[in-house]
Amino acid sequence: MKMTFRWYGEKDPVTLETIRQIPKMSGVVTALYSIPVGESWDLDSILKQKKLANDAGLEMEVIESVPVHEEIKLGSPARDKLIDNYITTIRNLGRAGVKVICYNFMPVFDWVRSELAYKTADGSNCLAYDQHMIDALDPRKQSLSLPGWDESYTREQLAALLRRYESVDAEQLFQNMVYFLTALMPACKESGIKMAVHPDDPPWSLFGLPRIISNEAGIDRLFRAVDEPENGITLCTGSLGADRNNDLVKMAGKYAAMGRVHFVHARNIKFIPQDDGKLFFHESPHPTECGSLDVYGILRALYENGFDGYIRPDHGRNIWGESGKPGYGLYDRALGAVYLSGVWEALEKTLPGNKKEG
Ligand code: CS2
Ligand code: MN
Repeated sequence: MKMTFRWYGEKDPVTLETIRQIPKMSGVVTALYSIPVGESWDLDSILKQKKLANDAGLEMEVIESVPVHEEIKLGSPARDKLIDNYITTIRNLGRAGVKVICYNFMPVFDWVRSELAYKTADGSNCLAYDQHMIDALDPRKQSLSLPGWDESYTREQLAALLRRYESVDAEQLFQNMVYFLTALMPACKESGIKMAVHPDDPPWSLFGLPRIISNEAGIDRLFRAVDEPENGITLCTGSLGADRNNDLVKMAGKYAAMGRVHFVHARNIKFIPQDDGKLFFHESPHPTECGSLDVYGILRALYENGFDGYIRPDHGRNIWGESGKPGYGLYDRALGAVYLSGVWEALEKTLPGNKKEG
């Protein structure tokens, strides 16, 4: 298991020097943020980013994300050229020693929350999801200002994009994903790159748009359709965990045993029951008892089933007066990293060898 930390490049207020000082940190998870979605990443720019990390004593073996262009998700004729560009990126990343690409296949929206700075009882703030607030939004009718929303779309562009998705149901989206991944697999094999799809966050359909990587059935189907070890997942506990029907301990163990968990995003969330039964959760500190997810159980299932990939603490709260990028400040993620490493050490020292290593 390799502990990593997300780094948003040179503009990130959390510097490489700081990340390096977090105990047990092996490397950063980063991306080339200035290259427009759809264009291929050139080797020089990749090597430049890698050198920054390496010079600070950190590896750069995981990329999050190489974004997937909407035309690929829509399955339009423009996709083939864009898939070729993606393949060029894979080959260049492989040349630079990258091992894992995290990506998602969510139409239009990436992660969705109703609040970026929800105040919790201890005075910290964090991301939250309130179904009441989400239900009141209709991106087709009103200008959207959602936390995490890509504001580069105008209202008209967004409306036009949403109209194009009206003919793409979950089945079509799935076929488009299979088409994309199938095309990538030979380059992945040659380049030593593993694809790790990030699950839908939250794991259900939003604003009438299909979402397909939301649960065990969806992941099983994807693995069957493109049955290659390079086709794996980012096990994001907080994303999948927002649906209480997802048995994360079971999924972690099952997919680790298949060798398909290439990357783990570890975080916890806390459900707050509402009188009308609607969903409300906020993100919580990483330890098991601070939230609703069995973080220990998930790590244990990974360990017992031979997980030997990359892990990073996912979203942290803003604590100690920090006003960091929502989810991506320094302090709480650093605490999370140390907690996760501590649990892992205890597993290694108390349980018989991790099957893959033993
Ligand atoms: C991340 C996602 O911050 C987050 O929630 O996990 O934005 C993630 O980077 C993408 O979905 C992966 O493509
Ligand atoms: Mn995640």
